Amino acid sequence: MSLKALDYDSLNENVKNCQYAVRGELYLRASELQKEGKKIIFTNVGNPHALGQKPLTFPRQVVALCQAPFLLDDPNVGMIFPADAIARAKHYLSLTSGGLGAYSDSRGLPGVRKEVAEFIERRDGYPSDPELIFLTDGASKGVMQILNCVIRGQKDGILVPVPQYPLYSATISLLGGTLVPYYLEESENWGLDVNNLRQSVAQARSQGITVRAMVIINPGNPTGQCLSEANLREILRFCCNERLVLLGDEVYQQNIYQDERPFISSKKVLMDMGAPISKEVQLISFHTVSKGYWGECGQRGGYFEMTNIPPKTVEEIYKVASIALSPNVSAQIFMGLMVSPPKPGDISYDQFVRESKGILESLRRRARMMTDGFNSCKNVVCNFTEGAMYSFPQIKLPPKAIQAAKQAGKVPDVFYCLKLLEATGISTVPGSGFGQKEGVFHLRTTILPAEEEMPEIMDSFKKFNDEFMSQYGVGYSRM
Ligand code: DCS
Repeated sequence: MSLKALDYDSLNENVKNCQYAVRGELYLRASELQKEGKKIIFTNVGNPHALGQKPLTFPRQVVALCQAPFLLDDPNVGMIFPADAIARAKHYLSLTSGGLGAYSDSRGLPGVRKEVAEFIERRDGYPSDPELIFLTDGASKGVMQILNCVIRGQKDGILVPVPQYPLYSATISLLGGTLVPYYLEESENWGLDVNNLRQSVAQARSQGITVRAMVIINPGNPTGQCLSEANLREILRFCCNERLVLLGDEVYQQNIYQDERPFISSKKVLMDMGAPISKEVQLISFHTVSKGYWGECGQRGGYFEMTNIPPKTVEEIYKVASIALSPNVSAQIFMGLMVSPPKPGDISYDQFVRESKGILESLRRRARMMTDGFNSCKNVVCNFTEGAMYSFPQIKLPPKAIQAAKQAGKVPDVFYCLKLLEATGISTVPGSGFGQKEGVFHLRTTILPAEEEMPEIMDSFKKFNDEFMSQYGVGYSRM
Protein backbone atom coordinates (compact mmCIF):
# COMPACT_ATOMS: atom_id res chain seq x y z
CA MET A 1 0.00 0.00 0.00
CA SER A 2 1.41 3.39 -0.87
CA LEU A 3 2.15 5.83 1.91
CA LYS A 4 0.23 9.03 2.47
CA ALA A 5 2.26 12.23 2.60
CA LEU A 6 2.05 12.63 6.37
CA ASP A 7 2.73 8.99 7.24
CA TYR A 8 5.96 8.98 9.24
CA ASP A 9 7.89 6.96 6.68
CA SER A 10 7.10 9.40 3.93
CA LEU A 11 7.82 12.64 5.79
CA ASN A 12 10.34 15.13 4.51
CA GLU A 13 13.67 13.68 5.69
CA ASN A 14 14.91 17.16 6.63
CA VAL A 15 12.15 17.33 9.24
CA LYS A 16 13.09 13.97 10.70
CA ASN A 17 16.82 14.76 10.74
CA CYS A 18 16.41 18.05 12.52
CA GLN A 19 17.31 17.96 16.26
CA TYR A 20 16.51 20.57 18.90
CA ALA A 21 17.96 19.52 22.25
CA VAL A 22 16.64 22.44 24.31
CA ARG A 23 13.26 20.70 24.19
CA GLY A 24 14.69 17.18 23.74
CA GLU A 25 14.84 13.94 25.77
CA LEU A 26 15.74 15.65 29.04
CA TYR A 27 12.91 18.14 28.77
CA LEU A 28 10.41 15.40 27.94
CA ARG A 29 11.52 13.28 30.92
CA ALA A 30 11.35 16.35 33.19
CA SER A 31 7.78 17.03 32.03
CA GLU A 32 6.85 13.41 32.82
CA LEU A 33 8.37 13.61 36.29
CA GLN A 34 6.52 16.87 36.89
CA LYS A 35 3.23 15.18 35.99
CA GLU A 36 4.10 12.49 38.55
CA GLY A 37 4.33 15.23 41.16
CA LYS A 38 8.11 15.75 41.39
CA LYS A 39 9.36 19.32 41.83
CA ILE A 40 11.31 20.22 38.69
CA ILE A 41 13.62 23.20 38.30
CA PHE A 42 13.44 23.95 34.59
CA THR A 43 16.83 25.36 33.76
CA ASN A 44 16.80 24.01 30.22
CA VAL A 45 15.33 27.07 28.52
CA GLY A 46 16.32 30.73 28.83
CA ASN A 47 12.75 31.67 29.74
CA PRO A 48 13.06 34.14 32.64
CA HIS A 49 9.36 34.73 33.37
CA ALA A 50 8.78 30.98 33.65
CA LEU A 51 11.26 31.01 36.54
CA GLY A 52 9.54 33.83 38.37
CA GLN A 53 10.98 37.02 36.83
CA LYS A 54 8.36 39.76 37.03
CA PRO A 55 7.54 41.75 33.90
CA LEU A 56 8.73 45.35 33.78
CA THR A 57 5.79 47.57 34.69
CA PHE A 58 5.96 50.35 32.10
CA PRO A 59 5.95 48.26 28.90
CA ARG A 60 3.12 46.11 30.19
CA GLN A 61 1.09 49.23 31.01
CA VAL A 62 1.60 50.59 27.51
CA VAL A 63 0.73 47.32 25.80
CA ALA A 64 -2.26 46.76 28.11
CA LEU A 65 -3.66 50.12 26.98
CA CYS A 66 -2.96 49.29 23.34
CA GLN A 67 -4.77 45.96 23.75
CA ALA A 68 -7.75 47.62 25.47
CA PRO A 69 -7.95 51.04 23.83
CA PHE A 70 -11.41 51.71 25.32
CA LEU A 71 -9.59 52.21 28.64
CA LEU A 72 -8.09 55.33 27.11
CA ASP A 73 -11.60 56.80 26.88
CA ASP A 74 -12.33 56.04 30.54
CA PRO A 75 -12.23 59.23 32.61
CA ASN A 76 -10.47 57.28 35.39
CA VAL A 77 -7.65 55.96 33.22
CA GLY A 78 -5.18 58.41 34.80
CA MET A 79 -5.84 56.87 38.22
CA ILE A 80 -4.48 53.48 37.15
CA PHE A 81 -1.97 54.33 34.41
CA PRO A 82 0.77 56.98 34.54
CA ALA A 83 0.54 59.78 32.01
CA ASP A 84 3.68 58.70 30.12
CA ALA A 85 2.27 55.19 29.62
CA ILE A 86 -0.99 56.69 28.34
CA ALA A 87 0.91 58.97 25.96
CA ARG A 88 3.04 56.08 24.70
CA ALA A 89 0.00 53.87 24.13
CA LYS A 90 -1.60 56.65 22.05
CA HIS A 91 1.66 57.07 20.15
CA TYR A 92 1.87 53.38 19.24
CA LEU A 93 -1.80 53.14 18.36
CA SER A 94 -1.32 56.09 16.03
CA LEU A 95 1.42 54.13 14.24
CA THR A 96 -0.93 51.22 13.49
CA SER A 97 -3.63 51.08 10.88
CA GLY A 98 -6.43 49.84 13.14
CA GLY A 99 -4.77 48.95 16.44
CA LEU A 100 -3.36 45.63 17.52
CA GLY A 101 -5.99 43.63 15.70
CA ALA A 102 -4.81 44.75 12.26
CA TYR A 103 -1.95 43.27 10.24
CA SER A 104 0.97 45.63 9.88
CA ASP A 105 3.33 45.97 6.95
CA SER A 106 5.18 42.65 6.61
CA ARG A 107 8.43 44.34 7.62
CA GLY A 108 6.77 45.76 10.73
CA LEU A 109 5.34 49.17 11.58
CA PRO A 110 7.42 51.92 9.96
CA GLY A 111 7.28 54.02 13.15
CA VAL A 112 8.73 51.20 15.25
CA ARG A 113 11.41 50.45 12.66
CA LYS A 114 12.38 54.11 12.90
CA GLU A 115 12.69 53.77 16.69
CA VAL A 116 14.91 50.70 16.22
CA ALA A 117 17.10 52.61 13.75
CA GLU A 118 17.45 55.48 16.24
CA PHE A 119 18.45 53.01 18.96
CA ILE A 120 21.12 51.46 16.73
CA GLU A 121 22.43 54.94 15.87
CA ARG A 122 22.68 55.88 19.55
CA ARG A 123 24.33 52.53 20.39
CA ASP A 124 26.90 52.48 17.57
CA GLY A 125 27.36 56.10 16.57
CA TYR A 126 26.62 55.35 12.92
CA PRO A 127 23.50 55.93 10.82
CA SER A 128 20.94 53.15 10.54
CA ASP A 129 18.22 53.02 7.90
CA PRO A 130 14.70 51.92 8.98
CA GLU A 131 14.18 50.53 5.46
CA LEU A 132 16.88 47.96 6.24
CA ILE A 133 15.29 46.85 9.51
CA PHE A 134 12.63 44.15 9.54
CA LEU A 135 10.63 43.30 12.65
CA THR A 136 10.10 39.59 13.26
CA ASP A 137 8.30 37.16 15.58
CA GLY A 138 11.30 36.70 17.87
CA ALA A 139 14.86 36.57 16.57
CA SER A 140 14.30 32.91 15.60
CA LYS A 141 12.01 33.79 12.71
CA GLY A 142 14.50 36.33 11.42
CA VAL A 143 17.33 33.80 11.51
CA MET A 144 15.15 31.31 9.63
CA GLN A 145 14.18 33.90 7.00
CA ILE A 146 17.79 34.79 6.32
CA LEU A 147 19.10 31.21 6.28
CA ASN A 148 16.29 30.42 3.87
CA CYS A 149 17.64 33.07 1.50
CA VAL A 150 21.23 31.85 1.82
CA ILE A 151 20.84 28.06 1.59
CA ARG A 152 20.23 26.82 -1.96
CA GLY A 153 21.00 23.15 -1.36
CA GLN A 154 23.12 20.56 0.33
CA LYS A 155 26.37 21.93 -1.06
CA ASP A 156 25.87 25.29 0.66
CA GLY A 157 27.66 25.50 3.98
CA ILE A 158 27.11 27.75 6.98
CA LEU A 159 29.92 28.23 9.50
CA VAL A 160 28.47 27.75 12.95
CA PRO A 161 30.28 27.86 16.29
CA VAL A 162 30.53 24.65 18.26
CA PRO A 163 29.12 24.65 20.87
CA GLN A 164 26.16 26.52 19.35
CA TYR A 165 22.52 27.27 20.07
CA PRO A 166 20.65 24.54 18.12
CA LEU A 167 18.36 26.99 16.31
CA TYR A 168 21.22 27.09 13.80
CA SER A 169 21.87 23.36 13.39
CA ALA A 170 18.13 22.63 13.31
CA THR A 171 17.31 25.29 10.73
CA ILE A 172 20.22 24.34 8.50
CA SER A 173 18.98 20.71 8.59
CA LEU A 174 15.42 21.76 7.86
CA LEU A 175 16.52 23.80 4.88
CA GLY A 176 18.72 20.97 3.59
CA GLY A 177 22.03 22.86 3.87
CA THR A 178 25.31 21.81 5.47
CA LEU A 179 26.59 22.94 8.84
CA VAL A 180 30.30 23.70 8.80
CA PRO A 181 31.49 23.68 12.42
CA TYR A 182 34.23 25.86 13.89
CA TYR A 183 35.32 25.06 17.42
CA LEU A 184 35.44 27.60 20.22
CA GLU A 185 38.41 27.20 22.57
CA GLU A 186 37.23 26.22 26.02
CA SER A 187 40.69 26.70 27.57
CA GLU A 188 40.72 30.24 26.13
CA ASN A 189 37.44 31.17 27.81
CA TRP A 190 35.53 29.99 24.73
CA GLY A 191 37.43 32.39 22.50
CA LEU A 192 37.27 32.23 18.74
CA ASP A 193 40.52 31.45 16.95
CA VAL A 194 40.51 32.58 13.32
CA ASN A 195 42.90 29.74 12.45
CA ASN A 196 40.14 27.31 13.36
CA LEU A 197 37.88 29.16 10.94
CA ARG A 198 40.39 28.87 8.14
CA GLN A 199 40.78 25.15 8.76
CA SER A 200 37.02 24.59 8.83
CA VAL A 201 36.54 26.43 5.55
CA ALA A 202 39.43 24.61 3.86
CA GLN A 203 38.08 21.26 4.98
CA ALA A 204 34.54 22.06 3.83
CA ARG A 205 35.81 23.24 0.44
CA SER A 206 37.80 20.05 0.00
CA GLN A 207 34.47 18.23 0.30
CA GLY A 208 32.87 20.37 -2.39
CA ILE A 209 30.95 22.63 0.00
CA THR A 210 30.49 26.31 -0.87
CA VAL A 211 30.74 28.17 2.42
CA ARG A 212 28.27 31.07 2.19
CA ALA A 213 27.76 32.52 5.65
CA MET A 214 29.16 32.59 9.14
CA VAL A 215 27.21 32.74 12.40
CA ILE A 216 28.52 34.35 15.56
CA ILE A 217 26.61 34.37 18.83
CA ASN A 218 27.80 37.31 20.93
CA PRO A 219 27.49 37.03 23.92
CA GLY A 220 27.62 33.27 23.46
CA ASN A 221 24.95 30.68 23.98
CA PRO A 222 25.65 28.22 25.61
CA THR A 223 29.20 29.40 26.22
CA GLY A 224 28.62 32.86 27.73
CA GLN A 225 31.72 34.59 26.32
CA CYS A 226 31.80 38.17 25.05
CA LEU A 227 33.80 38.68 21.87
CA SER A 228 36.50 41.34 22.04
CA GLU A 229 36.71 44.15 19.53
CA ALA A 230 39.97 42.71 18.18
CA ASN A 231 38.33 39.34 17.66
CA LEU A 232 35.35 40.92 15.88
CA ARG A 233 37.72 42.75 13.55
CA GLU A 234 39.48 39.50 12.66
CA ILE A 235 36.12 37.85 12.00
CA LEU A 236 34.96 40.70 9.76
CA ARG A 237 38.23 40.66 7.84
CA PHE A 238 37.87 36.92 7.43
CA CYS A 239 34.29 37.29 6.14
CA CYS A 240 35.45 39.97 3.73
CA ASN A 241 38.28 37.82 2.34
CA GLU A 242 36.13 34.72 2.09
CA ARG A 243 33.06 36.61 0.83
CA LEU A 244 30.84 35.33 3.63
CA VAL A 245 27.68 36.94 4.95
CA LEU A 246 28.05 37.45 8.70
CA LEU A 247 24.99 36.60 10.79
CA GLY A 248 25.52 38.39 14.09
CA ASP A 249 23.26 36.93 16.74
CA GLU A 250 23.33 39.65 19.37
CA VAL A 251 20.21 38.74 21.34
CA TYR A 252 22.11 38.84 24.66
CA GLN A 253 23.63 42.29 24.16
CA GLN A 254 22.11 43.62 27.41
CA ASN A 255 23.15 40.55 29.42
CA ILE A 256 26.73 41.41 30.41
CA TYR A 257 28.14 40.41 33.81
CA GLN A 258 31.67 41.83 33.83
CA ASP A 259 33.19 45.20 32.99
CA GLU A 260 36.36 44.20 31.12
CA ARG A 261 34.62 43.18 27.91
CA PRO A 262 31.48 45.22 27.30
CA PHE A 263 29.20 44.29 24.42
CA ILE A 264 30.25 45.80 21.13
CA SER A 265 28.12 45.26 18.06
CA SER A 266 29.43 43.75 14.83
CA LYS A 267 27.92 46.72 12.98
CA LYS A 268 29.92 49.24 15.00
CA VAL A 269 33.17 47.32 14.56
CA LEU A 270 32.51 47.03 10.83
CA MET A 271 31.81 50.75 10.50
CA ASP A 272 34.88 51.60 12.63
CA MET A 273 37.03 49.62 10.18
CA GLY A 274 36.14 52.11 7.43
CA ALA A 275 36.08 51.66 3.67
CA PRO A 276 36.52 49.51 1.71
CA ILE A 277 35.68 46.77 4.23
CA SER A 278 32.78 48.68 5.83
CA LYS A 279 31.11 48.81 2.42
CA GLU A 280 31.92 45.22 1.50
CA VAL A 281 30.91 42.84 4.26
CA GLN A 282 27.31 41.75 4.17
CA LEU A 283 26.05 41.70 7.74
CA ILE A 284 22.71 40.79 9.30
CA SER A 285 22.34 41.52 13.02
CA PHE A 286 19.58 40.03 15.18
CA HIS A 287 17.94 41.21 18.38
CA THR A 288 14.94 40.22 20.50
CA VAL A 289 12.62 41.21 23.35
CA SER A 290 13.04 37.71 24.85
CA LYS A 291 16.35 38.37 26.59
CA GLY A 292 18.08 41.28 28.32
CA TYR A 293 16.28 42.34 31.49
CA TRP A 294 13.00 42.16 29.56
CA GLY A 295 12.78 38.39 29.19
CA GLU A 296 9.50 38.78 27.29
CA CYS A 297 9.92 35.42 25.52
CA GLY A 298 6.22 34.77 25.10
CA GLN A 299 5.62 38.04 23.25
CA ARG A 300 7.75 36.86 20.29
CA GLY A 301 9.30 40.16 19.24
CA GLY A 302 12.56 40.62 17.32
CA TYR A 303 14.27 42.48 14.53
CA PHE A 304 17.13 42.14 12.09
CA GLU A 305 19.19 44.90 10.52
CA MET A 306 20.79 44.46 7.12
CA THR A 307 24.08 46.12 6.21
CA ASN A 308 25.52 46.13 2.69
CA ILE A 309 22.65 44.05 1.34
CA PRO A 310 21.67 45.01 -2.25
CA PRO A 311 18.22 46.63 -2.62
CA LYS A 312 16.97 43.87 -4.92
CA THR A 313 17.78 41.28 -2.25
CA VAL A 314 16.00 43.38 0.39
CA GLU A 315 12.95 43.35 -1.90
CA GLU A 316 13.09 39.56 -2.14
CA ILE A 317 13.34 39.22 1.64
CA TYR A 318 10.35 41.58 1.91
CA LYS A 319 8.42 39.45 -0.56
CA VAL A 320 9.08 36.29 1.44
CA ALA A 321 8.19 38.05 4.72
CA SER A 322 4.91 39.07 3.06
CA ILE A 323 3.84 35.44 2.79
CA ALA A 324 3.39 35.47 6.57
CA LEU A 325 1.56 38.81 6.24
CA SER A 326 2.75 40.50 9.41
CA PRO A 327 4.80 39.99 12.54
CA ASN A 328 2.86 40.14 15.85
CA VAL A 329 1.83 43.73 16.31
CA SER A 330 1.87 43.73 20.13
CA ALA A 331 5.40 42.28 19.99
CA GLN A 332 6.42 45.12 17.69
CA ILE A 333 5.29 47.55 20.36
CA PHE A 334 7.40 45.70 22.95
CA MET A 335 10.33 46.11 20.60
CA GLY A 336 9.59 49.82 20.24
CA LEU A 337 9.51 50.12 24.03
CA MET A 338 12.70 48.13 24.46
CA VAL A 339 14.62 50.41 22.11
CA SER A 340 13.09 53.59 23.52
CA PRO A 341 12.50 53.03 27.24
CA PRO A 342 11.44 55.86 29.61
CA LYS A 343 13.93 58.73 29.69
CA PRO A 344 15.22 60.73 32.66
CA GLY A 345 12.46 63.12 33.74
CA ASP A 346 9.62 60.83 32.59
CA ILE A 347 7.18 59.84 35.32
CA SER A 348 7.98 56.14 34.93
CA TYR A 349 11.74 56.56 34.61
CA ASP A 350 12.75 55.87 38.22
CA GLN A 351 10.62 52.78 38.54
CA PHE A 352 11.81 51.47 35.17
CA VAL A 353 15.46 51.91 36.14
CA ARG A 354 14.90 50.36 39.56
CA GLU A 355 13.24 47.30 38.05
CA SER A 356 15.71 46.79 35.22
CA LYS A 357 18.81 47.37 37.36
CA GLY A 358 17.42 44.99 39.97
CA ILE A 359 17.12 42.21 37.39
CA LEU A 360 20.53 42.78 35.80
CA GLU A 361 22.38 43.07 39.10
CA SER A 362 20.78 39.88 40.36
CA LEU A 363 21.70 38.07 37.11
CA ARG A 364 25.28 39.23 37.60
CA ARG A 365 25.35 37.77 41.12
CA ARG A 366 23.71 34.56 39.93
CA ALA A 367 26.27 34.17 37.12
CA ARG A 368 29.00 34.32 39.76
CA MET A 369 27.23 31.94 42.17
CA MET A 370 26.73 29.33 39.49
CA THR A 371 30.23 29.43 38.09
CA ASP A 372 31.79 29.32 41.57
CA GLY A 373 29.40 26.55 42.58
CA PHE A 374 30.33 24.38 39.59
CA ASN A 375 34.05 25.02 40.04
CA SER A 376 33.83 23.80 43.62
CA CYS A 377 32.60 20.38 42.43
CA LYS A 378 34.69 17.32 41.82
CA ASN A 379 35.61 16.78 38.14
CA VAL A 380 33.71 19.88 37.04
CA VAL A 381 35.31 22.97 35.46
CA CYS A 382 33.43 25.99 34.28
CA ASN A 383 34.36 29.22 32.52
CA PHE A 384 32.82 32.35 34.01
CA THR A 385 29.57 33.45 32.38
CA GLU A 386 30.69 36.81 30.97
CA GLY A 387 27.32 37.36 29.32
CA ALA A 388 24.04 35.74 28.11
CA MET A 389 22.04 33.52 30.50
CA TYR A 390 23.81 30.20 30.77
CA SER A 391 26.49 28.28 32.56
CA PHE A 392 28.23 25.53 30.57
CA PRO A 393 30.39 23.43 32.88
CA GLN A 394 32.57 20.64 31.59
CA ILE A 395 31.93 17.36 33.39
CA LYS A 396 34.93 15.06 33.37
CA LEU A 397 33.14 11.76 33.24
CA PRO A 398 35.14 8.79 34.54
CA PRO A 399 35.58 5.84 32.12
CA LYS A 400 33.24 3.71 34.23
CA ALA A 401 30.45 6.26 33.81
CA ILE A 402 31.00 6.33 30.05
CA GLN A 403 30.80 2.56 30.01
CA ALA A 404 27.61 2.55 32.08
CA ALA A 405 26.10 5.10 29.69
CA LYS A 406 26.94 2.91 26.71
CA GLN A 407 25.31 -0.05 28.40
CA ALA A 408 22.21 2.02 29.00
CA GLY A 409 22.22 3.04 25.32
CA LYS A 410 22.72 6.72 26.17
CA VAL A 411 25.19 9.35 25.11
CA PRO A 412 27.38 9.86 28.24
CA ASP A 413 26.31 13.44 28.99
CA VAL A 414 22.64 12.54 28.44
CA PHE A 415 23.16 9.72 30.97
CA TYR A 416 24.66 12.16 33.49
CA CYS A 417 21.94 14.78 32.98
CA LEU A 418 19.17 12.16 33.31
CA LYS A 419 20.66 10.95 36.60
CA LEU A 420 20.93 14.55 37.78
CA LEU A 421 17.29 15.14 36.88
CA GLU A 422 16.06 12.00 38.64
CA ALA A 423 18.09 12.74 41.77
CA THR A 424 17.53 16.49 42.13
CA GLY A 425 14.77 17.66 39.79
CA ILE A 426 17.25 19.97 38.02
CA SER A 427 16.44 19.87 34.31
CA THR A 428 19.46 20.76 32.17
CA VAL A 429 20.49 20.22 28.55
CA PRO A 430 23.37 17.83 27.78
CA GLY A 431 26.33 19.42 26.01
CA SER A 432 25.92 17.06 23.07
CA GLY A 433 22.79 19.06 22.14
CA PHE A 434 25.01 22.06 21.35
CA GLY A 435 27.95 20.17 19.88
CA GLN A 436 31.26 19.68 21.67
CA LYS A 437 34.68 18.19 20.94
CA GLU A 438 34.85 14.40 20.77
CA GLY A 439 35.18 12.78 24.20
CA VAL A 440 34.46 15.99 26.13
CA PHE A 441 31.22 16.36 28.07
CA HIS A 442 29.21 19.32 29.30
CA LEU A 443 25.82 20.37 30.48
CA ARG A 444 24.03 23.66 30.07
CA THR A 445 21.96 25.28 32.74
CA THR A 446 20.45 28.74 32.76
CA ILE A 447 21.44 31.17 35.51
CA LEU A 448 17.77 32.07 35.88
CA PRO A 449 16.47 30.28 39.00
CA ALA A 450 15.52 32.76 41.74
CA GLU A 451 18.58 34.12 43.52
CA GLU A 452 17.37 32.93 46.92
CA GLU A 453 17.02 29.37 45.59
CA MET A 454 20.47 29.35 44.04
CA PRO A 455 22.50 28.14 47.08
CA GLU A 456 20.15 25.21 47.58
CA ILE A 457 20.27 24.28 43.88
CA MET A 458 24.05 24.38 43.84
CA ASP A 459 24.23 22.32 47.06
CA SER A 460 21.95 19.73 45.60
CA PHE A 461 24.00 19.63 42.38
CA LYS A 462 27.21 19.21 44.38
CA LYS A 463 25.77 16.41 46.47
CA PHE A 464 24.56 14.58 43.35
CA ASN A 465 27.88 15.06 41.55
CA ASP A 466 29.89 13.83 44.57
CA GLU A 467 27.78 10.70 44.73
CA PHE A 468 27.97 10.17 40.96
CA MET A 469 31.75 10.56 40.92
CA SER A 470 32.27 8.20 43.83
CA GLN A 471 29.89 5.66 42.30
CA TYR A 472 31.72 5.63 38.98
CA GLY A 473 35.24 6.22 40.27
CA VAL A 474 37.09 9.51 40.11
CA GLY A 475 40.58 9.16 38.69
CA TYR A 476 40.49 12.42 36.74
CA SER A 477 42.46 15.51 37.59
CA ARG A 478 41.02 19.00 37.16
CA MET A 479 41.80 20.85 33.97
N1 DCS B 1 19.50 33.34 19.34
C1 DCS B 1 20.01 32.83 20.46
C2 DCS B 1 21.49 32.76 20.61
C3 DCS B 1 19.15 32.36 21.46
O1 DCS B 1 19.70 31.86 22.56
C4 DCS B 1 17.77 32.44 21.28
C5 DCS B 1 16.83 31.88 22.30
C6 DCS B 1 17.29 32.99 20.09
C7 DCS B 1 18.18 33.42 19.14
C8 DCS B 1 15.84 33.10 19.78
O2 DCS B 1 15.12 33.88 20.63
P1 DCS B 1 13.70 34.47 20.27
O3 DCS B 1 13.19 33.78 19.07
O4 DCS B 1 12.87 34.25 21.48
O5 DCS B 1 13.94 35.91 20.00
N2 DCS B 1 17.39 31.03 23.25
C9 DCS B 1 16.80 29.79 23.63
C10 DCS B 1 17.65 29.04 24.58
O6 DCS B 1 18.75 28.63 24.38
N3 DCS B 1 16.97 28.86 25.66
O7 DCS B 1 15.78 29.48 25.60
C11 DCS B 1 15.50 29.91 24.31
